[in-house]
Amino acid sequence: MEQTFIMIKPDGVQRNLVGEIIGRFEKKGFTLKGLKLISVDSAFAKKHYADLSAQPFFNKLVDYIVSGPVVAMVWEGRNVVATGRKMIGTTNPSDSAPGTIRGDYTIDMGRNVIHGSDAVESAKKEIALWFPQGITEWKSSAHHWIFE
Ligand code: DAT
Ligand code: MG
Repeated sequence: MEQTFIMIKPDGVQRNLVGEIIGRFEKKGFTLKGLKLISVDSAFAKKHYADLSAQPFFNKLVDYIVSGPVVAMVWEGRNVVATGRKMIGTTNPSDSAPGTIRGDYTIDMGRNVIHGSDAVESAKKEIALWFPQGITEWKSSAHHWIFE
């Protein structure tokens, strides 16, 4: 089953959106496979956003991610990478549809409260980076009520 890496950014934690965001993924039917509240340093944040290191906003982005604790998670389910991105909404909240997390709770691109892997391959890399000790193996008893 596919897995994705989801991170509630420091603004999401400070704004008490952790429960709301976790609730959306839970109610959708995805399974929580990893979860931790963690503060990362800039070397780690730079690794996570390595693909964006040439961007003019890179340093600002790193400062934002290290500005407070984040909630790092692994969610599992069929098509969870693409569906997770749809639930999150577009990068710029100005374009994010109402009903998406960014569309409902955010205004500025630099305060868009949540990260989600953009592809299965990047999800694997990000899960390995954030959960080097591995994730928790379990099977939800609701599995058969969610997947045909
Ligand atoms: P996403 O978070 O939707 O996957 P991304 O991976 O392209 O977007 O960029 C990572 C974060 O960097 C994004 O959530 C907000 C910030 N960002 C992206 N493009 C930006 C831009 N043009 N100006 C300022 N910040 C930007
Ligand atoms: Mg991205």
